[in-house]
Amino acid sequence: MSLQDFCRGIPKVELHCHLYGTICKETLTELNERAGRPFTLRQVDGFYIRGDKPVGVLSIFRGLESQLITSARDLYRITCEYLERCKLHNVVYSEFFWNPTGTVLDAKIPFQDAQDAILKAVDEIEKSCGVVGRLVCAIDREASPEKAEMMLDWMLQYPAAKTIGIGIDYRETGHPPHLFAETFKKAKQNGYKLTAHAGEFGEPWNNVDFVLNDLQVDRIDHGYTVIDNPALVQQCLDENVIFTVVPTNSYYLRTLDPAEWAQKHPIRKMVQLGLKVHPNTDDPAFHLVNPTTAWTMMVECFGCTIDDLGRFCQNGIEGAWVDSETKQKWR
Ligand code: ES4
Ligand code: ZN
Repeated sequence: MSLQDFCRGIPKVELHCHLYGTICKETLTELNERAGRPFTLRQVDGFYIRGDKPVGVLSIFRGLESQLITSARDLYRITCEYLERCKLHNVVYSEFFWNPTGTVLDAKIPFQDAQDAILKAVDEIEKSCGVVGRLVCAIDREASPEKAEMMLDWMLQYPAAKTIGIGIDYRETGHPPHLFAETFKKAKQNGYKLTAHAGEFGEPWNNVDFVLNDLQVDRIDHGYTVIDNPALVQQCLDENVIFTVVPTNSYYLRTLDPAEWAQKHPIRKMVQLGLKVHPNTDDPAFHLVNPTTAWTMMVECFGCTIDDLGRFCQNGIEGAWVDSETKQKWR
């Protein structure tokens, strides 16, 4: 059996995937045509690049929110398409990110309509193919703290059992996590689980420290700069902090020499240090990755062993925001 087939067969959870990053080229092309081609076909083609090229995808998501996604029905469709693809990779459970502020304020789709549409897809896919989805509303850190508050207020106004947490994403540089401390505090008080992108853009380790110790997140997305602070590494080891890492997308991939990126990528060191990592796809459509290849890359690029893959399974279960009974069943 090939390593790919082995990785495909592992029952997996996905804990770090952005809904807009899952839109496949065919669907994006169709949405673009419908909107009168705000993007040239060449541009659309170019969006689907290998993640190791120095091209950011974040600006595309802005275009999606402001021009291409025009109805709750579109959100329903892309969620169905994403979760159906999970099935092909034996992903049995996914907690995925959605950025409500862009959808509501730019695409002008009311929060409750958007959330209902995404959760309708979640319900239907669970019935039709057994993949379980959960929603994590993500603060767009390039937007203001006021908009983050607004997002949480919508969540509190329209609570849904399957919207289980908040996160924070988009560009880390220049948008430090302390700006959103109040929103995180209030989310925690209201029973939401917390995660945050930190240490992804080559900033010093302070952001990882801050999200862990001040925002008190339940897990960390990326978190790579943790390796630059031995005391913080020790804390994460002591406290069993889970890191959702992404082999195909980060500052390191964009800046390290292609000949040596795999040797120098912090993910390799994190595994060596015994930190609890779990491989994810982030923006699978745009980085030409899927859960199978993300897990395969952990072995092929970062020298992980089959035992490590077993540990990633356990880390995924540990990091997932499900009750202990469900975790027991998965183990
Ligand atoms: C994202 Cl920081 C980041 N990385 C990848 N995809 C994203 N979508 C929104 N923020
Ligand atoms: Zn991400």
